Amino acid sequence: MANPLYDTLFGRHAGQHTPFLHLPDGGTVTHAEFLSRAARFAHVLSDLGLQAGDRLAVQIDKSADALAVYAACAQAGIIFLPLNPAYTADEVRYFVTDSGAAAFVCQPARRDEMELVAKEAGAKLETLDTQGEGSLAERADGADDNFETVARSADDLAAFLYTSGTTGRSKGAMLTQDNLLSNAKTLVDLWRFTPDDVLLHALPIFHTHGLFVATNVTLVAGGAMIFLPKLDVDQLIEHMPHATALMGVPTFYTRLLDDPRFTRDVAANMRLFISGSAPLLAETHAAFEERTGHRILERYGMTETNMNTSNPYAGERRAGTVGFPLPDVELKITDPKTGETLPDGEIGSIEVRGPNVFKGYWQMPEKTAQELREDGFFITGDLGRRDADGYVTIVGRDKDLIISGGYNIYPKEVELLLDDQPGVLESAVIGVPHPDFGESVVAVLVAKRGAELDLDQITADLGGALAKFKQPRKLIVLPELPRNTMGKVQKNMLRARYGDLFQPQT
Ligand code: MLC
Ligand code: AMP
Repeated sequence: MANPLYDTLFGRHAGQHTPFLHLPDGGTVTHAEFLSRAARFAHVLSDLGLQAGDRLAVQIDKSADALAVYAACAQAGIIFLPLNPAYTADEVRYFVTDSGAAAFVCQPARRDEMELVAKEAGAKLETLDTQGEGSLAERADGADDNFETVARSADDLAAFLYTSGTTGRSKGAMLTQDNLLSNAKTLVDLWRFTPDDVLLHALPIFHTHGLFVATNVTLVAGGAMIFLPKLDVDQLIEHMPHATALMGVPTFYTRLLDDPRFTRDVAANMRLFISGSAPLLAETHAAFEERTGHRILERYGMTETNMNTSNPYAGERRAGTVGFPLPDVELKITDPKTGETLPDGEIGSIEVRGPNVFKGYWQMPEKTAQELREDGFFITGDLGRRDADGYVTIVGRDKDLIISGGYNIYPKEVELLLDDQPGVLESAVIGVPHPDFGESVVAVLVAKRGAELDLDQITADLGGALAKFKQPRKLIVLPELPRNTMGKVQKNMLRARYGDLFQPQT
């Protein structure tokens, strides 16, 4: 029976005893082994009562098993909803509840903490760790390794990925099988992936970049991955001579360049370095070429759309640009106020349309209508221009968003928590340049009249509520926030004032 996502990514490798995953301990998982494990998980999920169209939320560490749960969802037609393990129980509660997840898989060590979350959401709770332990793994060990693939169509939903919202409430982006597949196939052709490719995979697998771009592209091409738990420069350098491609956020490249052991020789077997999820500085691009002889290929994407543009494989990979729209993606630059298309060279709102563009936000028809036009164009919230020769450059954001090390932080979410702190009258959260993370979070606070702010207490309170990467690296107290004549907080003035907070002192 047909299930395009499962068949195209996974089923096509049935019976193949060639390596799919190379693990850092020297172990290997073949395609056949991976598919058996996925089938076992699919049995467990259906025994738990999950049916096609149900949501499975997972908040687990990266491992071959974690990836097999993704494959199991594809095979059983279950909507996969991966979550960052850094999220606190408060953050997770919202995702599990809002998505109406039928089951939630967490780390065994956090079972007690998550019991209430699952109970409140009416979701079954299971656990899985990276060592093959946990209730889900135990059930899978005893399950049949043959699962009859559930029929789905290309238009059925495959995944929900939550993206933070400007109002502070996260939105579940609904992605169909075809959104994922069309993009993966396009990228395989564009980036010339083949069964001979070995991708060095050090990204997390709960976001578009590591899950859909890196993994799906490798699976469609029939290649293999060196599957590392996280970014660790020692491991990248150790494994790179056995790899052909790397995908990373800009921090990957700045950290590699910071290490003198990373040389042209180490990169000699590589054919392609890809960067995305945040802007790659032109100076990083140049330094990388000087060190390795490789020009990094920068591309641009989003949770809602997968990839939209890419620098060319064979033509000029132009530093500071994100290249051309993908062959099946239409891109226009519009006036943010009127929506009119602007001529080449002018800066405006980036809008995209194509088979990659998501279905909308889960149970948020109004938010969907604000960003997804009836004619299918999605308003990305990024500002950019297209030059006469077609290269697209992102010049900024029309949305109040901070990107730190490739993770998105919406200031509103942090501000709402800060405003609730004792003695705080108001707050403004901004992103300022950071040498390692690109941008970092800074909070500016104003105290209520006569109040004395306890910054240590505020930091501690935020710690319990917010994932570490969203927490301000610095709290600053000012008598008042700069405002324009309309009373709007002028964050650009704050960004200018604190722009060199994290710059190395010379
Ligand atoms: C970790 N920390 C971060 C952070 N990552 N803080 C801010 N921003 C981040 N991105 C915290 C840790 O909790 C830790 O806190 C401290 O910073 C130092 O941790 P580290 O060891 O240096 O972090 P590390 O594990 O090395 O992680 C850094 C990183 C990682 C950049 C490698 O964040 C990462 O893999 N980012 C990739 C994100 C990604 O995949 N984005 C794609 C989104 S999809 P402490 O104080 O406890 O030490 C998308 C679409 C598209 O955007 O176009 O691709
Ligand atoms: P996310 O919602 O996590 O998918 O983040 C998507 C956002 O990351 C985009 O809207 C852009 O603002 C940003 N982004 C992704 N790729 C790039 C890139 N190559 N250059 C600049 N910004 C990027």
